Amino acid sequence: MGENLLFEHADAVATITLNRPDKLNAFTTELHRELAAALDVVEGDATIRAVLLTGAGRGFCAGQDLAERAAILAAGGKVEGGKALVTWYNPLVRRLRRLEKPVVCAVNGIAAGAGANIALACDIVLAARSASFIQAFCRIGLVPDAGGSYVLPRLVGMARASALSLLGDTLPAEQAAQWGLIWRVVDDDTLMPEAIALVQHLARQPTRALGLIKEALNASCANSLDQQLDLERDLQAKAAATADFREGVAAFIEKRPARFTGR
Ligand code: T3D
Repeated sequence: MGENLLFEHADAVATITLNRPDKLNAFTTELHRELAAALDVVEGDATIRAVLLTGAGRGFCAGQDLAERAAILAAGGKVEGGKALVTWYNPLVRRLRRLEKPVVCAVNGIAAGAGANIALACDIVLAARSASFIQAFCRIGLVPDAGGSYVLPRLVGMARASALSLLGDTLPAEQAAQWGLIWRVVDDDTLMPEAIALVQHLARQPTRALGLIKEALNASCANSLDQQLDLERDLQAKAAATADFREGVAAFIEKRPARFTGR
């Protein structure tokens, strides 16, 4: 895909690896470009039915590459704070949330700033025991972005979201799992085997239904119960019209494993 990102497509799974290990996979404009191109492929290829996102080396992602910002400031320029959000981070979060395929994030090491919140934008987050999460923004005079101020209160409650955001402390992966910020922590040497098994399982499931489940959960936080019940009705109508639903019911009746095709 490019020198900043590895992209592999095998067994209906796309594996995207952020690949700037010397800089803890911090986001440069070029890395953003390559990630957007990878997501174009994922969105356009119906044979890809699940995505695994991870990082190369000892970190997952340290957020925005601050050397890019330092260069602007050193040249007497001004960093337009919202510009990278409009151009890159916000579209990335929206794409991950709206992608009609499940995205597993294997957090292999430190996840800081926007790096932490990109991980949290994925559907299922597994982390290595040595990994950690830092809302690093306040350390450099910024505010949480890439959806952090949206998901944190919803995932861990306002008290913990406030302390994480205002203090910028390091949250170890194990505590992140205990607090419900992420799905699970696993030993470092089992992270990738477990993440691969998980994403391969997802790639064999009824893909359309999984996409509709994402849609329901995305809407849930902002909807009233009545609105959500109506949405469930509409989404269920779509799910029940799929070939995979027919296969799921047939497999149940015939007491055999279902063979879902994603249609
Ligand atoms: O447009 C906008 O700017 C707004 C958008 C903002 C989005 C954001 O994400 S803002 C938040 C940016 N990220 C941070 O503030 C985190 C910065 N990094 C750190 O605080 C630390 O690196 C960590 C706590 C994440 C890890 O610390 P440690 O001691 O394990 O590693 P290290 O030695 O600091 O980093 C290793 C290398 O990666 C090092 O390079 P070197 O000196 O060996 O050549 C370090 O400079 C580099 N690195 C780490 N994070 C970044 C980075 N280089 C550029 N940008 C980074 N964010």
